[in-house]
Formats: sequence, structure tokens, C-alpha cells
Amino acid sequence: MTVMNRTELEKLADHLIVYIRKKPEEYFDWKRLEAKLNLDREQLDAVLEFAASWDYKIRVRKKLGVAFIAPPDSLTATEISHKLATRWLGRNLFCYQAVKSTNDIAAEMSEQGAVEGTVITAEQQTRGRGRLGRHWHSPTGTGIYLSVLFRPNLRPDNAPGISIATAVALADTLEEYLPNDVRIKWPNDILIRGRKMAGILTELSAEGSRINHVIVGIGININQRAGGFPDEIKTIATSLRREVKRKVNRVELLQKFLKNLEKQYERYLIHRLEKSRAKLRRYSSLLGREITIRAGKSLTTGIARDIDADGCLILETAEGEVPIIAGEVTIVKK
Ligand code: BT5
Repeated sequence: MTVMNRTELEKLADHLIVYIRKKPEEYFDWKRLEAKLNLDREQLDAVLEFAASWDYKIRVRKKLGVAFIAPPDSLTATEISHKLATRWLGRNLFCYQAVKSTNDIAAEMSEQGAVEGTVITAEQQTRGRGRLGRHWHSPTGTGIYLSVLFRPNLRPDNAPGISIATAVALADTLEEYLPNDVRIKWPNDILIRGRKMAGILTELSAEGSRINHVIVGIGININQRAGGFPDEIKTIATSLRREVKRKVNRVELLQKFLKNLEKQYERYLIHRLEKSRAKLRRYSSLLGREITIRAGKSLTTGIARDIDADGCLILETAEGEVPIIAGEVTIVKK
């Protein structure tokens, strides 16, 4: 028997799963599998053992053969690609167990020439980042942490709008689970009944008037239990499980999100946010409220009136209406 290396095992395990999952719970006899994968029985055993390490539920019977029972709830390339309905987004996909930050990996891959639409996911981040160097709590197995590499043919000042288009795609996705409760807190938070369920971190690399890449990092709290957040965020954070009161399949949600994101991004390239403004107004948690926006050292206070086609928040101030491209929002309590 020829011994297989890890890459070969990975590829064969992938083929095997794709093949047997077509008929769940049905036994595929040994001869058929050996012929399909062009392996002897010993090699097939090694492939099965490898597939089991991905936490698939596979039933193996000496006399009957092998049956696919259920996929795992884990973010693997095999699972995400299976039934992924996008045309290009996420077709170049890398899934990790633990990384420092998926945004850093995406930036490294971008340097090496990775294609637009490359997606990086991780089960856990040891140094998940928010904006301004803040920490993003990224425990293993319960959330979704991903980064998407875009290479738009746009000016750098059009990059923040991509973040808003991403928020629309994410809100559309979550709305399927939570009709009417999803809010976007401009520019990058998704809130459910006032608590943060997801955040977006957009990082731009540009030279002069040319964008080299835009990396959009998204963190979504999915299956954390109600008491599962650390003290610093336990009163401000929530998870989808906490809100819908059941565990949610992360792979399915991610597939829906990638499909929505592909659509919103393509739309953005042509129309900016013009066609999403009605939706943005409906999702916005800020419109009509008095807020203060901090951008660097400057503070602007006014009433949030609208979001324009570039993703700017239109603030009605004492000096008239001003568009704000980015910043930290605080709601002024009266
Ligand atoms: C964000 O920053 O909301 C952007 C978060 C982006 C995370 C993704 S995960 C994949 C990719 N890779 C990365 O390294 N990052 C991206 P900001 O608006 O600065 O919010 C950060 C604040 O949110 C923190 O200071 C906490 O108060 C709070 N926070 C931290 N972890 C949280 C969590 N899991 N759920 C809700 N709130 C959290």
C-alpha cells in the first residue's frame, strides 16, 4: 500500500464526503467506494479515519459499507463550499482553527496576490481586533470570524461605503432569523434590541488614488449562551442563540451571508448605496436621534438625518447638514 500524505488524505476525504452525502443514511458498499476513489481497502480506512477527524458523523459497518449521517457544525472549506451559491465570493476559501486575526491573514494573502473574493474564516481568534486597536472577543466554535478580500476599482474615499454595504448584507442575513429586530448602528455595528451581535472592521490599503485592497473583517456572535460573555461585554453583547433561543447552524448562516454580500458589493460598484438607502433607513438605529460623532480629535453633535449614497451619515448641526464619513457614535441621552 502507498502511504498518503496529509494533502492527499484531505483531498480524498473531501471527495468521499461529497460522494456519500448525496444519499444520507444510505450505505455505500466497500467495493463501490474503492472503485470510486481508486483506493485499496487499507487506504480507504485511512481516508475514513481522516474524515472522522473533521467531526463528520459517518457510520462504518463491516458488512454494509459506509453511510453519511450528519455534517459537523464546523467552519471547514468542505462544508462551506458545499451548496455555496455565490458566483465568485468565497470560491477561494481558507478555513483555520485558530489564528491571531483573520484580517491579518487576509492582508498577507493579498500581498501574495490572492484574488478578489478570497475569504478567510477561523473557529477562534487569539487577537481578534475591533477598531482603534480594541479587542474582539472571539471564543472557539461559537462565533463566525471571517475576512473578505476586495480589490475594487474605486477611489480610496469610496472604501468606507463597502463597510456599509457589508452591514446591509449582514442585516439582511440576520433578518431571516430575527424579523424586524435587526438594527445597524452606523457605521459598523449590528444591534439586536440594543445589544451588539456583530461588528465590522474595514481596513484599506491604497496608493495615491488607487485602492490596493479593502479587507472587510466580520465577527458575529452565533451560539454563545446567554451567560457566555466575559464581564467587560456581558451587558452590551448578545448572540443569535440568545435571541432566537435555539442553536443556529453557522455554516448555513455564513453561506447566506456570502451570497448577500456578493450581491451588495456588486451593487455598490455600480450604484454605490443609492439602491440600499431605503433599507439603510429602515435598519438604522440612529436616524432622528441626537448623537455625537468623534473622528480623531474632532467632535460633532447633531441629529442623525440620513445616510447618503457614499455611506456618509448626514448630521443636522447648528451650522446646517454635514456628511460624516467615519467616526465613533455616542447617543446623547436626554
Ligand atoms: C468592531 O469594532 O465592532 C469590529 C469587530 C470586527 C471583528 C472581526 S472578526 C474577523 C475580523 N478579524 C479581526 O481581527 N477583526 C474582524 P469596534 O466598533 O471597535 O468594537 C469593539 C468593541 O466591541 C469592544 O471594545 C467591546 O466593547 C465590544 N466587543 C468585543 N467583542 C465583542 C463581541 N464578541 N460581541 C459584542 N461586542 C464585543
